[in-house]
Amino acid sequence: MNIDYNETIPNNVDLADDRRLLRALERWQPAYLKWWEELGPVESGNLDIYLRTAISVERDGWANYGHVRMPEYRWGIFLAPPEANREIGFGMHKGEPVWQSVPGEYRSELRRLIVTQGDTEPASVEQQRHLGKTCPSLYDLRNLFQVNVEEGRHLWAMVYLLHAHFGRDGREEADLMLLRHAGDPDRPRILEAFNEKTDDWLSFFMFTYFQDRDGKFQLASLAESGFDPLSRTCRFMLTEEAHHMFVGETGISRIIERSCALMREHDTDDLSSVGGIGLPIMQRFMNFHFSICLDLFGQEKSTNAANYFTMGLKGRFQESRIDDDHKLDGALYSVPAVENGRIVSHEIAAITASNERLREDFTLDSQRGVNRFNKIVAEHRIDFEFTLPHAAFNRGIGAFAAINASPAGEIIDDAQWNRRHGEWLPTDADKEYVNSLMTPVIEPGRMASWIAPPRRGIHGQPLDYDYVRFH
Ligand code: BYC
Ligand code: FE
Ligand code: FE
Repeated sequence: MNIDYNETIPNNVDLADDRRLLRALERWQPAYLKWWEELGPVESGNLDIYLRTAISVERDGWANYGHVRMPEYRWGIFLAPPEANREIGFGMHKGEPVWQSVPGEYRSELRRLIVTQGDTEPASVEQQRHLGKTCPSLYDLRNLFQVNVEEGRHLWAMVYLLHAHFGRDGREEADLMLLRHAGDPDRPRILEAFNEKTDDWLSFFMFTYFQDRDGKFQLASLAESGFDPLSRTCRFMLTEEAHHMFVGETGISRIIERSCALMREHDTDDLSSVGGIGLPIMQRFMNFHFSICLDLFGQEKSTNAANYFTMGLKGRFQESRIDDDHKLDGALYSVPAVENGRIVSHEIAAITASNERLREDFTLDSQRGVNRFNKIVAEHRIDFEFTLPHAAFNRGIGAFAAINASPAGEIIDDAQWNRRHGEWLPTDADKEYVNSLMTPVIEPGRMASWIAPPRRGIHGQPLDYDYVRFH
């Protein structure tokens, strides 16, 4: 299914046949471009960047590489091919044909899910907008911009659904996507982690490792949706998400690689004099990013989540591979709770526990990469192990929001927290030091002092390729 690039808005949804929808989206497009110019990557308008652009949504067709200026990137609307005779896979409508239009009784829930998802996409672009000024290499600069343009396209994906299926209030929600801003005190982004700063590249790699992985799990759950246009949109977005997590995982790995090499070479744990990032600093950044991402999954027990499931709007991760009735009739699930100062677990109706279940899926997936990080450390015969903090650590949403806990999961009082959080979360000194390393490296093939080169270039190009051209 090829994408029509002759249209003002490239698409594979026959937009040309729906003049009203086309006009509505054409009205939104200038606002989007203005937003990109004002709050997208700073001073990037003139750069030629080696980007991939989707030309078809088939398995191989979505990766077409060439140098592009970002404002000219063809943001468009691409849905994965429809699956013939697809049926709703879970909830009370299990076995019924999927919906091609919004079921009236579920309109507000569906809109809310789409708005929440859509809001994160431009938020991440805003959060990352200054990073281009301090890139550790041209290779990394190109990857940053690739992630940014695709997050921009993910916003287009959600805005299309709002315009195509929700009429006037959908259009209003689409406008609001460009009016809320990451960290804005008056109009913040909806989910808290999307209001944090991402001002240095260690944070960027942690972001793409953890936060984009939340994206993977949320999109996978929405890809199960009985609302077929949402499912098809999310399926295509997931193909792009894989690269974002690749950027995160390889970025962290390359920093670890470099730090370990510096530790061996100089026979020291203190990398501050040799321009490297110490492993304990990385652990503190990891603790921060992992814990704020756990919050993104919502409360352990959620009637919203139960409704989404029963209504057939949002499934579980890989719903069809789960061996049960997909209705959760009478099923129970264990969720954590805090009682009398202790962490306990409660069995609740599984249908209300799907946020917790997805959070656990995310944690397992996150741990797999951490194991790979530890392998790098072990290969250098260095005695250090990265660990994900306990789910109770540094939480703002859910059962643990009211308490303080150490990364090991011991509940502690306020005084202990105040005394010790600097051991566990990035300190001002950590941030200042990491920031002091953020000086741009733009000579093809060269890397900043604190990061190892990647194993290979992008799309078969050499490492010293001019991934970004300056004018
Ligand atoms: N921050 O019933 P609960 C991505 C609110 S990332 C602030 O547990 P629910 C990307 C909640 O709204 C993927 N508020 O909530 C990654 C509710 O408010 P009300 C994004 C929060 O609905 C990188 C109340 O607390 N996609 O794509 O079950 C770069 C009660 O909570 C938060 C999605 O999230 C929070 N963290 O669960 C670019 C998928 N958590 O009703 C992009 C769509 C909860 O009391 N969203 N609240 O006013 C959802 O499925 C659900 O909205 C959530 C929340 C899982 C997020
Ligand atoms: Fe995204
Ligand atoms: Fe992403």
